[in-house]
Amino acid sequence: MKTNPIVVFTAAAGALLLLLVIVLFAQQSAQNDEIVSLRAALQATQNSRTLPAKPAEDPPSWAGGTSTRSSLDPVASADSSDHPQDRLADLERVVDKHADLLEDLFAERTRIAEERRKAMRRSWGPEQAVGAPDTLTAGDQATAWAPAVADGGIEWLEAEFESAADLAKIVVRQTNNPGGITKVTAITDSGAEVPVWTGIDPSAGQALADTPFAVPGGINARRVKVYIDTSKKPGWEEIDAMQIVGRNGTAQWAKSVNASSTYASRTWTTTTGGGLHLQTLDGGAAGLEILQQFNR
Ligand SMILES: [Ca+2]
Repeated sequence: MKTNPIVVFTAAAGALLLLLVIVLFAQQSAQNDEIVSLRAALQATQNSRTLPAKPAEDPPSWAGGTSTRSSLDPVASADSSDHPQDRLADLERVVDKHADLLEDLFAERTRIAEERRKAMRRSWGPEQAVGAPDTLTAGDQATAWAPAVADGGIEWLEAEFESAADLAKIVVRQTNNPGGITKVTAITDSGAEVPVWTGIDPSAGQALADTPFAVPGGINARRVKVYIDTSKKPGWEEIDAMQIVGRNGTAQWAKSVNASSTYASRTWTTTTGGGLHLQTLDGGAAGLEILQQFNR
């Protein structure tokens, strides 16, 4: 079975970044310990100095003592790294830099994990309709969901969102053969399927459509379902993304998506049940599974 090179690459890059983060953390921890002990030592020195009366450290220039003192005093001529204050300042600078670097590394890890999640999606699987649109032009493209057969009749796509909302609008991004939607429903937390819209899809004839369906008042849900009659038009109907907009204006993209069927089940043999959950791709992928735990 084929293994997507992006999946392998992002797993390796993610592991490398994780290693860097661990090393940096360890370093930073040691440096923080040193900072604490240096501060304590400096504080102790300061306390012991404040006890006796302050000696005349700065004799007037006419006394001629300054030049004599600096040439004889071993501290004054020693390397600055021997000064705990300088060492402390250096360490604090390094720790600050490391903190910035760690922030960058975390951001990069998040980005790579996202790339990896995308790479692990099956072509035309319902998972392709998760998140913001990534099919930006019309056409038969693997980055959108497609049913198992082109003109089989009624199919559905059900999306779940992070938070329940008082729905104002449901938007469906149709990226191939728009116009087949016949019904949109919302599924409340009690499990009731409430019709939101039925009729003739207004986006027929468009190449790519972000079709909005207004929701009547009083429907609170975090799951919506779209029904499509794929027999209306020859060819594959494809959906790239689903969005809900609440009455407070908050918009959300689908967090997970399930479908009546998917073309992905033709190209991949590892699907089970609804086929939404990614399975181990092959025997060698056990390491990826472990990395995936880290990447969460
Ligand atoms: Ca069709």
